[in-house]
Amino acid sequence: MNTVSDNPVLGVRHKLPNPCGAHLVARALKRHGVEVLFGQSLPSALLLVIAEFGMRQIAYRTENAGAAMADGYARASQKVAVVTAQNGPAAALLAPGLAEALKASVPIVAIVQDVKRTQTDKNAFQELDHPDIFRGCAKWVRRVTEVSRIEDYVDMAFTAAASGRPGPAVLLCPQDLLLEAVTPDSDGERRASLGTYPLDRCVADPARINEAAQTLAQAKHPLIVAGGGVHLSAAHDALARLQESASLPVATTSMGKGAVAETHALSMGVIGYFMGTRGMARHMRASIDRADCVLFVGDRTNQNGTDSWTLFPQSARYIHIDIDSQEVGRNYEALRLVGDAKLTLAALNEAMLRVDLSKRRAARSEVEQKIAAGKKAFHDEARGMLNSDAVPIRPERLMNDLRGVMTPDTLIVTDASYSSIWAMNYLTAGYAGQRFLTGRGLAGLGWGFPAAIGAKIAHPSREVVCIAGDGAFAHMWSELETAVRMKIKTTIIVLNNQILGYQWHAEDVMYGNHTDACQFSPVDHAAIARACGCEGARVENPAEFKPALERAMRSSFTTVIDVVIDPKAYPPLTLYEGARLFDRQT
Ligand SMILES: Cc1ncc(C[n+]2csc(CCOP(=O)(O)OP(=O)(O)O)c2C)c(N)n1
Ligand SMILES: [Mg+2]
Repeated sequence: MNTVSDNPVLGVRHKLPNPCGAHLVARALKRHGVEVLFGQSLPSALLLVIAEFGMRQIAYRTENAGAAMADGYARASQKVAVVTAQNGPAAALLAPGLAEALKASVPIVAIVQDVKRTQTDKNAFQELDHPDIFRGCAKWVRRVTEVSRIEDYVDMAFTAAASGRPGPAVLLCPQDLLLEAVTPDSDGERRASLGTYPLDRCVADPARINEAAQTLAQAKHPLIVAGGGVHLSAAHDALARLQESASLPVATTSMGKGAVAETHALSMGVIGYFMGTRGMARHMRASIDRADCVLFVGDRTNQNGTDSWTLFPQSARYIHIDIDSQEVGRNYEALRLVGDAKLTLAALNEAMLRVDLSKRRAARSEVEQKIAAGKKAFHDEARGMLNSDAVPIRPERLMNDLRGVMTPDTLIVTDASYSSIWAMNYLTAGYAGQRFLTGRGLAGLGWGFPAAIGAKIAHPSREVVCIAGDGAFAHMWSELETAVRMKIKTTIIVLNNQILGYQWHAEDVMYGNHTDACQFSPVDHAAIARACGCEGARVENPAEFKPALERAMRSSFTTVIDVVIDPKAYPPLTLYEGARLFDRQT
């Protein structure tokens, strides 16, 4: 056994035993198909040896950004992402990112350093009760304490992350365990590769699938609502087949946007809590109200997606396909189809061949006409804002210009707050399976830019465009330096209204006033970008936006386009309907 090994990253020899616990972790990660680790040097032993296994570190500036990078990478790549952090404060900073991933069902393995085994519970430097921190934001939290069990635990972490309802798993690794010398060959070496998701696909009860087929065939006005689970399961082709062959109208949630092509005659667009004036699906309400059968697919029926559980008729019959049995019947008692969305939709498609679809065929043209009329009414209502030359700029105009410039290959990533709602309503999913990555699991500010970095790592040849509010972007400015240092090119559109818009407007509507936290001093985000070595463009006139966007997308450098937008602009939240927030918009 050697006591030193070559380190191809630093070009120096280091004093790790070879092999040691860190090699076992790295070898297992390699076996699971891991190519990148989002980290910041720690645990050092691990990050020092990964290059020997052909893996590299994407070095973040802050841990909360690192977790969001891992999230964006996992969503875009269909692979389990790996993020690492030091014990204590660094570990704690992973919590918001992992919480988003937990809610949005995104598989991440977090490898977190823990204090030396012999120093446990002695107030060692940065010792913290990690399991208690992570219990609320991870599916699985374990500490491995024996080198002989390292591979078992890494495999358990990947299994937890990628199987069932995907989500984050946290593996705590004591510092000394990673440095412990190990015997090179072990008989019990594992061989499975567990790094893609869904790890296991299982199908719902066939008898219930037949019942669902009958119910959908016999209903007067059936409707499908597709959530983010359709993307996670890569079930869009099966869903598109069901939509087309059974003539079923499909709406999506925000997370499900792109589960079907929004250009399809039977697609209603994104529904939920933003069906107010100029909302994309505003005029679909009658079609939802009359539904007597609703099929949810991969949808957690959350508050936003159901407009506070008011959107769907109480009298409707519900059918729910979900991998998580707890989600089925949580808010709507349903025919329970617990299983993977892709397999279960495929089985449902087969079952549809055995039922009489004459009702569906007969109803199709009327359903399509209603949807077409709803889309036309939306375009008529929104056209003015979509083409507005107003200064300060209307966000609808920006989305319209972005829609014209983006290609089917462009990957859109949005932050929380209004940025996601503008994108949901005014960008169009042109094909089934088109992804719009949005941090709506928990809607924490700041997720967008680092998630865009992660998505770019997953798809280096695709253009990645991030849309973020100025409040949100301030959470993650520091990662501009990461983008430069790691040569990760994205385009960031900062919607600079110089306020916490959603906060301000919602407080005004709900309380008649807003606090003094909501207004910022002026910030030039383009100048910040340039100071970090990125490109920066400041846009104050709508005509300047499209050329700036085209320039940014052509450039090989990360560009921040700081767009000064109208602080009075608010998206079509139903909460604001009738509130007459600002006279000029209502
Ligand atoms: C981490 C975090 N802190 C606070 C909030 C509460 N919040 C929701 S929207 C919002 C305002 C966001 O402002 P900005 O990012 O500038 O977007 P805008 O609404 O102005 O478009 C706030 C503070 C949150 N969602 N996440
Ligand atoms: Mg703002």
